[in-house]
Amino acid sequence: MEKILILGAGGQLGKELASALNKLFDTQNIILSDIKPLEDAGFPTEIIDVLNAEQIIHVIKKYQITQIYHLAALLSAVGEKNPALAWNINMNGLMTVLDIAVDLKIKQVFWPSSIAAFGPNTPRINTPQFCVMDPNTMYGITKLTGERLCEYYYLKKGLDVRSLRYPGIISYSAPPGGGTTDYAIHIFHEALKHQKYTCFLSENTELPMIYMPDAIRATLELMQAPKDKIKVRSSYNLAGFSFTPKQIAQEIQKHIPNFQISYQPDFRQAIADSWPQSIDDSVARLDWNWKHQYDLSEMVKDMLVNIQKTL
Ligand code: AKB
Repeated sequence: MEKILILGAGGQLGKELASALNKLFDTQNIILSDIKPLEDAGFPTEIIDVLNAEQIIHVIKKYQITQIYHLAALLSAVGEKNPALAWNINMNGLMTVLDIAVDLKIKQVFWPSSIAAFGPNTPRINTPQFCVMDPNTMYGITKLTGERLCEYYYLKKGLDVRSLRYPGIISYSAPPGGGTTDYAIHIFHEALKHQKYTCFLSENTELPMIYMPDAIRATLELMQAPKDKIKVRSSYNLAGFSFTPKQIAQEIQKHIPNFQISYQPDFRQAIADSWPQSIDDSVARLDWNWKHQYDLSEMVKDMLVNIQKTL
């Protein structure tokens, strides 16, 4: 019987991941934790600061945890505002979790990387699995370093750690937390509430994105794949679809014809310009049969219907 601990469960992915895991495991076997109390989680919850090894060890022993999803991190835009904190939480948090996982013989660890691990000298179109990676944001630097750590812990310590390089994740339930791709979520709320949106990226900035149901399915499929199928122990490229602010606005206008978009690029433009425009995820497809389902028009339709319900 698996007992799962989600660290950083209060973020964009945590609750959705917990509900998806709940289709496979009993509620009592999925423990949600965050540095802040989690209200109405519907699962057992604990307060854990990922820099506090004692707290993590205590919870692992209390519930006899066998799998960890370590999601606690600062994202790209907030990371640039506070690089030292981003390094501390993203790197020292990861090392702490990996060391504890080895010591307490945790069966599997999942850790999210990101397209932010790529940089300005990475090929930007159909970015391959293996290529130049020279991230120039603190978030990206922690993601690339984290990937090297994950592979190291697999090779040297035998830890079954698995990872995905998420594109921007688009979702309607939990709000995003300080990323550069967040515009692609805010745009829906503003389109439905005010029929207008001012985008902090320029109109032709193309970025790779994925819809939350695909991101969650990819995570669970990766974790469930037989060990011998997982050939990449740094992090797998993962793709959904790519679009620009102008293209998503046009898709929204098909449903809300008077929706208007304007552009006021800020410091996040430079972050987006250092990232890929599209991702080649053929290695994930080959190794564990990954295939995305949602495209831009299906995602837009589903987002509008679901956000409308909450207004
Ligand atoms: C961000 O924009 O920082 C994240 C990411 C691409 O990792 N959504």
